[in-house]
Amino acid sequence: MPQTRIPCMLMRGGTSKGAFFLAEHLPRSEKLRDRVLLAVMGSPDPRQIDGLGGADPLTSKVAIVRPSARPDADVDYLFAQVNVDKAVVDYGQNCGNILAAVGPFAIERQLISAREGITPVRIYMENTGQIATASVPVEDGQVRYQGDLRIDGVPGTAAKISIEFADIAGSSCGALLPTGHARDTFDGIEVTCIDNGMPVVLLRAADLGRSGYETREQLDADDELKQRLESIRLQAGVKMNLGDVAQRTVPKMTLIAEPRDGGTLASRTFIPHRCHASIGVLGAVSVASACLIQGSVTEGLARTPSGDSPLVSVEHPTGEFSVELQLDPTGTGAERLTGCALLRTARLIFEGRIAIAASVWDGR
Ligand code: NQM
Repeated sequence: MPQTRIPCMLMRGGTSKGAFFLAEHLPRSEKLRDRVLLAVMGSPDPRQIDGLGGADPLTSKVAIVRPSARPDADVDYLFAQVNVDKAVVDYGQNCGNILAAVGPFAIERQLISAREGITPVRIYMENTGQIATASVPVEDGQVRYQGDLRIDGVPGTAAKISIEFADIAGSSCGALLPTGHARDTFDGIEVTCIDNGMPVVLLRAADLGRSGYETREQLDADDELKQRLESIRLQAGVKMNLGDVAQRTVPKMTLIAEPRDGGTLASRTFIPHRCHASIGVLGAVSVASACLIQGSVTEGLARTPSGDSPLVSVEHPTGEFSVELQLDPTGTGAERLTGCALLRTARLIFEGRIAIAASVWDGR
């Protein structure tokens, strides 16, 4: 029996890589679509040897894009996190890195017409029901990928894609501080639970007997730490209105420490069971936001810049991530946060058709 071939683009978005599909090229049935996406990535298998996935959560990602029917958006983007070693596809989180390539993909697939110079693409993020606006560089009617912006975690430089978010507080949990407090305690450890685009639990690394400057490899090998984090995560998930998170990829767990490279705060993020090589985009927005919350566990550690649009630099294992937070000067407390902006790069790596067993597509 021949294999089924599905039009697909492999794209890097920020520090992640994933398969990009037009929604019309995938099965309508969600169950069947999940089987197809697992086959595309080669999951479940720790090496993902039989698919596109790179044996890492950061390269086992999918974007499903369609023209939007909404008046305030050009395209709809549904993000799927394909588990590496479990037959699970998770739609319960958003991904701001993969988001960086959605605008270029929409132009490549002619879902919107390219505007010379910069093409703004309004993207409805289906996972969390919010809008992002990406500014995509265009030259001679084509997406321009080459440029001089360097982002930590990606070799070389590429063209700048700026992304703006408004109203992303409480994206998955219903409130910026979903537990109603700036600080909670689980298993005797003080944490801050926050959701400004991504549910995150911040913990002081020192409270867990760690420095917060360990490498990704050291933390991935630290089973005792991972068990303690998981116990806290399961309790925090319930308090953050996420329910039982045992099978979910949120909330993320971020260890924090004083900055040591001139940034605002040092971070090490588990997503949620493996340590991120850098930090997720929306994860960084949530961590940056916590630096402005009075009473959060960042107090005494963060060196937060002042002003109405502070540039908060979150240090991570391979460099730093800068988030410009927009504040309402007349607001107080958490309500001061009105939006944020950040810079990413993206690249089309491969365009073609991904082949999967026909029996998967046929639902057999
Ligand atoms: O937080 C990894 C990534 C992400 C998600 C993760 C992301 C975000 O780096 O918006 O980008 O947290 O699972 O791609």
